[in-house]
Amino acid sequence: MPPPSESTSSHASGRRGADALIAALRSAGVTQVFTLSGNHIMPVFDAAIGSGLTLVHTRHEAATVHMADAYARISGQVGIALVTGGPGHANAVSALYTAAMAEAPVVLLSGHAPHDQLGRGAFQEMRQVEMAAPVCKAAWACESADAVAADIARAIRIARSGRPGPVHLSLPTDVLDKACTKALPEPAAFEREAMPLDAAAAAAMLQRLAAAQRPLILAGPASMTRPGRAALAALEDASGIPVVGMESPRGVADASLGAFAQMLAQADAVLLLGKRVDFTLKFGQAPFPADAVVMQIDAEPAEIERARQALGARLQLTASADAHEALMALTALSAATRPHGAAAWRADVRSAVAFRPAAWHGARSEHPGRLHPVQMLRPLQALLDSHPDAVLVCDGGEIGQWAMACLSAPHRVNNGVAGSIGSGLSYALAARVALPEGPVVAVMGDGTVGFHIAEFDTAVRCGLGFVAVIGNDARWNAEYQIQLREYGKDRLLGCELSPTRYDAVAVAFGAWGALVTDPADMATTAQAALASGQPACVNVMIEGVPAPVITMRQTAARPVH
Ligand SMILES: Cc1ncc(C[n+]2csc(CCOP(=O)(O)OP(=O)(O)O)c2C)c(N)n1
Ligand SMILES: [Mg+2]
Repeated sequence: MPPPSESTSSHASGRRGADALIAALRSAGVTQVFTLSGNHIMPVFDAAIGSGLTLVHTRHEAATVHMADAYARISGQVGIALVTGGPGHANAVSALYTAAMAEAPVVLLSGHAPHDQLGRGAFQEMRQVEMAAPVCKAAWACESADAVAADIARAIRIARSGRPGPVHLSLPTDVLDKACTKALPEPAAFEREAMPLDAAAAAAMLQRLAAAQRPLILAGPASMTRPGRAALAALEDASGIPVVGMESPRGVADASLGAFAQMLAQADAVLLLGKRVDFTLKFGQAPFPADAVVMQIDAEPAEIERARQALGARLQLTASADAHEALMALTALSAATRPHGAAAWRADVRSAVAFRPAAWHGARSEHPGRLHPVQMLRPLQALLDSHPDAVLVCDGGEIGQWAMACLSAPHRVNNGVAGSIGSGLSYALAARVALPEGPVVAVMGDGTVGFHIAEFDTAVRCGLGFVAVIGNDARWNAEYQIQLREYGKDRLLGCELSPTRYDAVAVAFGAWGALVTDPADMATTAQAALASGQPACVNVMIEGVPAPVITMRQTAARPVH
């Protein structure tokens, strides 16, 4: 649709709201902005010229948010997405939910109809703030050019404080175009608000854990970044208490946690460290232990209240704190007091998490011309082991679960507790922006890659190499498996796809592509894709098997209750 062209630009007359916006982002240390152009935000593009800020411009607004999300999770910086008003904003909103559930600090900046046209049927006028609010920590519209920089600082601060998450700021065009006279906020205005753990609470919680036979610490998605996982491991080493992070909609049954669910069921004391008591913990029902002492540290009073509702008298100690600061405090205190949980229990938990069925070693497809998921995935580990900054992206239905089960890497980004598929290509691209060196391997389903396949174009344009590996079973297998299980083989409907040549689609965008139908070719093709240095699509014809369910025969010493 042709855009109306009207601008009240005061570019010639000095600093605009748009210039203040760019200056504020620079002052927060932002170097990358993920964006898609549109009338409302063209003053911001103009202001970005010569600012030192790089605009990665994409093919769909949801992709901009997915990129900002992965960039934030990998770089530890706030991720910035910039989109146009109305439909551009609406496109971006769905991706905010994934960032919210992954607890990623993202700021969505959306253009917006000008103040003086509101209510008069302005071009792309929409109640943007109300639309974004349910999936954001905060959402508001900027009032004036003079308010822009302070609003940016506030948005970044909120996104990073407490439980990290997305924040939305709508930017009416008059605000961007008009002259701005205010100085930038002080650097401290952009920083996280401190939310430390009370020392007495830390001591009391550690004491309760040390007194237990089978203590566990469960951490939430915000702690699943690379430094977060290192901090969890440091707490486990200092305390001797197993510390397990959770980031999947499959909860403790997530394939990357092996047979951990069987250990959780046996715990007699559990500390929830920024971990919500929600569907991922079966709302406190089995396998969450029925008679364990539970303690909780959370940045949000509402989450503590929710846990109280679910757990009742089991929830015995609570404290308000940022998960990261609590982690640091508990580690320091453990190093000083050495609470030491039982070594045998810790070893049992670790071997349950690492457990994978021996039968997987010999997994083969029954169909010629197709690979078993394990045959597709195992050769990828060599790529991930080849560099200290390697990144694994997992997205998709059943194939995403197989990838979580079979592969490990220094950096991992997956579609998270939201369980929303389609973000994988955007994540891979943003991973490459954040980390220019190591291999980025993104495993996706054939259904999943279709959501944002045009991001191959973005990757080619921006020279961002990664290896996308598509497990192509020509169906939405996760849903197909539900139909098979719940309704029977005669009631399959609407889950079939074509065995599309996604590799050829990628090649048409200017990327590298190859088709794999023989397990013997998997390793060499993956290596060639990586060696190309280009955005690459390895399209692998696979057998559509159900997601892995991992259970371990119990050790004699500790039966499951
Ligand atoms: C945005 C979104 N739409 C739909 C779904 C429902 N869904 C979950 S997994 C899945 C199938 C994914 O298919 P594919 O990527 O090919 O992976 P497969 O399960 O076949 O291995 C669907 C449709 C979802 N989780 N998120
Ligand atoms: Mg599929």
